[in-house]
Amino acid sequence: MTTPTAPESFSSATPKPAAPQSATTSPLIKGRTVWISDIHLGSRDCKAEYLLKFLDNISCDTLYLVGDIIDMWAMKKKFRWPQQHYNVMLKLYELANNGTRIIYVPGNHDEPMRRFTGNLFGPIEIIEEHEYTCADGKRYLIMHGDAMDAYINLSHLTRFVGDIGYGLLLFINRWANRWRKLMRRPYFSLAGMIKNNIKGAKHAIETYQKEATDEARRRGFDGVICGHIHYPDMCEENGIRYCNTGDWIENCTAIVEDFSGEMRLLHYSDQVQWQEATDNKVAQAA
Ligand SMILES: [Mn+2]
Repeated sequence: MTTPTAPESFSSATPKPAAPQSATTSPLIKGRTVWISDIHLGSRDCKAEYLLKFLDNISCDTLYLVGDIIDMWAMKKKFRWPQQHYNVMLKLYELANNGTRIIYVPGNHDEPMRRFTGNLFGPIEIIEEHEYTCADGKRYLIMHGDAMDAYINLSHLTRFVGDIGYGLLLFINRWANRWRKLMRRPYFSLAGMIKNNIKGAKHAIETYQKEATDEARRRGFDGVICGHIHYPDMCEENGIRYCNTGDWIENCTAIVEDFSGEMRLLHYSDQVQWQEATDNKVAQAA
């Protein structure tokens, strides 16, 4: 990216301009492909501020948006479109215009976008599901994952990923994170912690994971990359790789493939910047 070096012409009396949109330093994370999902633009709990910093810090050939990018359900209830959410869209367009291939795989919260499969949304390609071949030759099924809802006991999971219960949890999360910001503690996901400790939710997560990997196996893939349940994870189940991108509501996570085909699950926050998500991850998976 060429950054025009405009002469520093602000007088000392001039207030500092807003932070520039484009990163002037070289990106921290360079990868072949990056996957993010469940951004929920238009909803109150979308962490657009972190996402913008993240997008400023990556450089990749391909960026996958694995569904629930725009929360049309939330917007139907109450229309919200803050400047930062708009800036995320602008940033995605900027990346696409600068040569990053962006593939948008719609989810259930942005389901109407599925009608545009095979079309372009500006410079962004819309595809209902996709097949991806890693640098090491492994083939992955890329899907949002709501198709798995048919198999899992939704009454358990919708309490969290659905509506009122999850809304309440995010409300608590918001305050818990204000507290941890004040105490200078690293960001953590209270919702993730609760999900991990409630039997029904844990079971629903495991079932989801099993069904997603089964689907990949049936169709001859080596792995699956999905989102939907807001529970980042990377593991292997019966020889099938399972990668869940997490979300930008509670976890702020992304999956990054380097040029050798190695995949990493990364966590972003204001305190720790970039960090492997392993310490957040639960060993119970698999
Ligand atoms: Mn979803």
